Parts: sequence; C-alpha cells; structure tokens
Amino acid sequence: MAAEISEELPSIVKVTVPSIPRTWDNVSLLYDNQWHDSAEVDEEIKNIHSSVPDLVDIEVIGQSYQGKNITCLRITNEQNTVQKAQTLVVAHHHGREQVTVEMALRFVLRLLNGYGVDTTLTEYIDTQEIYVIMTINPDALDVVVNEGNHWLRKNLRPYDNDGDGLFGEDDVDDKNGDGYISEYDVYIKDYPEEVPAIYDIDYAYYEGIDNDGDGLFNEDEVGLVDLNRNYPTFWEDGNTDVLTQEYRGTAPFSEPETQAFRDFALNHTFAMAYSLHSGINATYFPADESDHWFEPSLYYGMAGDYRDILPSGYNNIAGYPQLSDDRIMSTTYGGWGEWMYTERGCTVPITFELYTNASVHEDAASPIIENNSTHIIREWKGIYGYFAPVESAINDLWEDIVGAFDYLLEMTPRVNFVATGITGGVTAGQDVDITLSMECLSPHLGSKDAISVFDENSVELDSLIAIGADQTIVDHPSFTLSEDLDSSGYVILVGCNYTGYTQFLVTTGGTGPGIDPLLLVAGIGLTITLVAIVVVIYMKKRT
Ligand SMILES: [Ca+2]
Ligand SMILES: [Ca+2]
Ligand SMILES: [Ca+2]
Ligand SMILES: [Ca+2]
Ligand SMILES: [Zn+2]
Repeated sequence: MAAEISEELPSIVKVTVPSIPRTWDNVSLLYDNQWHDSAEVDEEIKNIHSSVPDLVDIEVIGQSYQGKNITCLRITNEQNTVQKAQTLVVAHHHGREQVTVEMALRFVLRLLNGYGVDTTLTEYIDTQEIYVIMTINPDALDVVVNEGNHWLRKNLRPYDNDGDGLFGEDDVDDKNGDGYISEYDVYIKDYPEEVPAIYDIDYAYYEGIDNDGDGLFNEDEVGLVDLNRNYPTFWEDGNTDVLTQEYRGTAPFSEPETQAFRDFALNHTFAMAYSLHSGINATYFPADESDHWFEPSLYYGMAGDYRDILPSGYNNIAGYPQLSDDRIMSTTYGGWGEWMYTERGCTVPITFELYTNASVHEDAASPIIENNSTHIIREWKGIYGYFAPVESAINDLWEDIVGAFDYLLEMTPRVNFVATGITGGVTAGQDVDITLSMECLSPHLGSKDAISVFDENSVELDSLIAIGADQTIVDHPSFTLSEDLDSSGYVILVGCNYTGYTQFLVTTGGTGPGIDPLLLVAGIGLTITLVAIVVVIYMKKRT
C-alpha cells in the first residue's frame, strides 16, 4: 500500500534533551568557613562529584611540581553529550590568593544547588559546559594554608637561592609566634620629609630565623616561578630575576602547572573565561604590548556592566587607555589572559581580582619599629588581610561578588537554533534548503566563527555567516540529502565551537517541522543517536 505523499517528504526536527530531574539535596561544603588545603579541595571535589554525578564530571589535567593533582570539574547536563558552549573559571595561580579557591568552590555549589530550582541557572547548565579549576597551584596552597606563610605567590619548583647546594633551606618564619609573618619595610632617610610616605619603600625583608645556622636568615625562601608570567605571550619581556615575585621561569610553559593548563586549554574553545586573583579589586581585560585593550569597545561595555554588578570600589575599567585617571597598566608579560586571547581565541579572558583590603597597609597598620639616623623601618603584619579576608567573611565575600559569576554564564554565546522548514529535494542525492532561525542568547558575545552544518562524519555541508551578540537571524543552509534518509532519520549538527552544537534529525515519514521532537526521539532510540554524536564531536575536536 502506497504511503501518503506527505509522509515521504523529508522533515527536520531539533533533538531536544530535557533537563535532568532534580534528585539531589543541596550540596554543602565539608569544610565551610575555613581555608581549604589541596587535600581538602580534593575531598570537596569527590563529594561534589558523588553527590551530583549527572551534572559533574572531573578530569585530572596534570600535576604540580610536587606531583599533586590539578583537577578540572565540568558542570553540564550530561544527558546532552553534544559539545555545548564552553566557559571557564580557573582559580589560584598565586599561592597567597587562597580566597580564589574558596570562590571557585562556592561557584560550583551555586550551580548544583540552583539546578532545577532557578530557571536561569538551569538554562545555563543545560546549554553550557562550565569548567572550573579550583587551584592550579596546589603546592603553594598547602604552604599558605598549613604553614602560615601568607607571602608565597609563586610555585614550588626548588631553587638554591644562595648556592649552598640546599634548596629552600631557610624560608621566612613566624619568629614571635603571633600567627603572622611580618614584612619589614625599610625607608632610607634621604627624603626631605621626616617620615616618608608608606609606599616610598626602599626594600623589604621578612620575619624569620636562621634555620640552617649559616649566619644569614631567610636567604633561601621557597617558591620560584610566577605561574601568571610563564605563558608565552610577551614572555620575552618578562621578569628574569629569580628572586623577584614575578619571575617568569626559564621558558614559556616551563612549569608543570602551566603545562597542565595549556594542554587542557588546547582542547577547548572559550568565548569568555575568568582567572581568579586577589590583591586588588578589578576586572582586568587583556591588552597588547602598548597596554591597549584588544577589544576596546566590547571591554568598555563590559566594564560598565561590572560597575553595576560588583560592589563599589572595584576599579572595573582597569587597562582602558582613554580613561587615564582610572587606568591601571594591564598588559601582563607572560600572562594568562594575553595568551588566552592571542593563542586560544578567547575573546574575553578576564583576570578577575576579586578581593583586597588596602586598609591593612595604611600607616596605622604598619607601625614604625625603628627610627635611627639613616633608616626608618615599619613592621607590616597585614599581608594576610591584604590578599584574603578573615575566614568568617569568606561567605560574605561570595555573596558580594556572585553576580560577576552569573554574568560570565549570561555572556557565554549560546544560540537557540530552530528549523522551521525544509524544501527542495525529497530523496537521497537531491538538494534541500532548510529555514533556520538563529537566536544568540548572549548580550555581548556572538558566535565569532561562522555557523556550520555538519553531517555525522563531521563533513561540513554548509557554512553560514557568524551571528552577532543579541541577534536573531534567519538563514537558509542547503545540503544534499544523505543515503541514510529514511523513517528513522540521520543527524546533522549546527553550530560552531564557540556556541556549541545543536543536533537535528532529518527523516522521512514525518509531516514537516511541526513534529513533536520528543515523540520522534522516543521512537528512534535516543541513546544510539547520542553515542554517534559523541564520536563525531570528539573526532572533530582532535583535528
Ligand atoms: Ca640554598
Ligand atoms: Ca610573627
Ligand atoms: Ca640561614
Ligand atoms: Ca628562616
Ligand atoms: Zn594573583
């Protein structure tokens, strides 16, 4: 019996994957209101993963110098295995900025606890792959959290500062046992003023004892490479002095921690990303060697958004040359953001400096402990508060800045693709034209790359123009119907690496694009289809 003509026409339907039913209780931290060391971070990650396995995947992306795992969490609706728009939070390049680890942890909890409860957060997790690296410098985290050294910024590659054959044998020490390692700021008395201003420091040394009895104290501190100066972009202009806080290392990516990040980043495409720091309140956008923002108008618009989102006091126009009063030099030689922009195509890699307390470095906090004929010495105990709040204020800080994390997800360029028609050919080998509506859901970031249509073997069938931020356009990709065209259908993919991909089924036996996709999916076996998609995307990303 001949089928109805209308049932033999090809049709196209979007394969939709529903949100995952919420089956888990709110996840809380095992260690709340206290700093996590690297082992405790690992415990939290395990607990998070086992509590919500449907949304959380974990991947060890490498090891630190001392062999500790550097772990990345991926938060996404795992039932939709097609590559989605990707976004990133990487915390803690710098040891003493341990508050960034805490913010990354709370970001993950917010996502898991908001899923299925908060419509917006649920949409973000259904349409994005959100990657979070809690610490990229776990060795330094342990020194800072467990040894009371609130100064350590760099990684833990050993270095024999004084050439005696021993490594790190005389670090800074809390000599008087008050819980802080003081900095002694020395001012040489060649100023006309009686007491020099606090930032006119000539040099500094730290509290300590002569651990190895060689007559010198603190002559061989631990810590060597500033991981946020070890990336290749403008690395050649970086700091070559091993004893400074910003030593760039012997070569770009010389350090296992930055190598781990490099290898991870090479497998992903991020339109926007955060690297979390503390020590100032600012959202730094990347800049070229002349300190000019790479994307001035875009960044300027975003800086305005951050002014609205973040508490007052954040200098959100850091780096914008045209506003000289507020400008802070933002080009970082060998920095993460510049590499992400120039080498990885990340349009907006923001170095998010999320906490400082400058008041701890005012005069009152740094009393003069010596004032002789040639020198003044101030003792500054406040470094701990400068980079990190007291533990009891960690959650308050999170509440203050959570809007900036929601903003990251809001900006990530997802596109709602809808196919509303298919015309032209009716059998394999004939050409068809589909009517494709594309709605970019990000207010500031478009697809950047052209939107493409791929078949199951990642052969590009057609390429469209890129879609702009906040834009809805209709286009008409065309392609040749496959030999696989039948009532069970075959898959095509639409999207790009920035927006992620949406899969559509091309079938016969339908009555057009009005088919309920859930009915169709149920009829053909979603699992098999999705497995095929995973292979396609995986192969595509490896090229
Ligand atoms: Ca030594
Ligand atoms: Ca002390
Ligand atoms: Ca010594
Ligand atoms: Ca010492
Ligand atoms: Zn930092």
